[in-house]
Amino acid sequence: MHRNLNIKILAVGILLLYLPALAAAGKLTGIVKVKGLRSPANILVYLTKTPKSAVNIAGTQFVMDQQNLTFLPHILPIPVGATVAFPNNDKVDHNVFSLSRAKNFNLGSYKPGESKTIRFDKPGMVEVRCDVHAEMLAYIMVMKNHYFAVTDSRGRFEIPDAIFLEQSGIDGAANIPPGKYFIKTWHEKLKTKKQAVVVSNDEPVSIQLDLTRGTPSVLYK
Ligand SMILES: [Cu+2]
Repeated sequence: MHRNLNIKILAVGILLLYLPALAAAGKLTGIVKVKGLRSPANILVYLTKTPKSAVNIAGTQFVMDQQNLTFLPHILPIPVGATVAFPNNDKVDHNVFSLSRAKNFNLGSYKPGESKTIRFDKPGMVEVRCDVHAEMLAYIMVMKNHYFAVTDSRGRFEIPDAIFLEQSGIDGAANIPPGKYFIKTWHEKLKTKKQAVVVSNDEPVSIQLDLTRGTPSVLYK
C-alpha cells in the first residue's frame, strides 16, 4: 500500500519536472535586432522546409483595415488560401489594388463603411496599394505554413504565434515538429536573414537575429 503510494508520488514528481519543457517544446522564440532602422517592429519571421501544416482555414477572418489614410496592419501574414477583408473605416473613398505576381487585383473605388474581400491562393508577397492615396502601402504575406510571426515593438517574436492565429480564427494550431529548418526574415527595408535552426522536443529554442538595411529577397525561392 505504502509502496504503491510512493511510486505514485514519484511518478507525479517526474511528470511535474518534465511539464514545463513539454509545454514549451516546438515553440521558437527570439528577438530581432536591427541596424539603421528606428524600430525592430513589423518584421516577418518565418520557417521554411517544414512539414506541411494542417491548419483549417475555413473559418478564418483576416483583416487589412483602412484608417486615417493608412493600412492596418502594415504587414499581414496569412496561410495560403485564406481570405482577407479590406474594410474602409475612413472618411474618404479608397481603391485598394495590387500588381504583385502572387495576387494581381483591383477592388475599385469604395465608400466609408463598405468592405471587400479577396482570396489569396498563391504563396508569396503581395504589395497592397491605394489608387487614390500614393502614400498608402502594406504587405500581405501569403505563407506556405503557419510557422510565422511578426515582431513586436521590441523586436520579439514567437513561432507559431498562437494568439494571432486564434484571433484570426485558427484554433489549436500545432507547434513546430522537431527537426531542422531554416528561419528567414522579411521587411521591405531590411536584408533578408536566413539561418538554420534546430527544434527539439527537449527544450524551447530561443535565438537572436541581427539585421541590416537593404533589399529583402523573395519570400519563397
Ligand atoms: Cu486610399
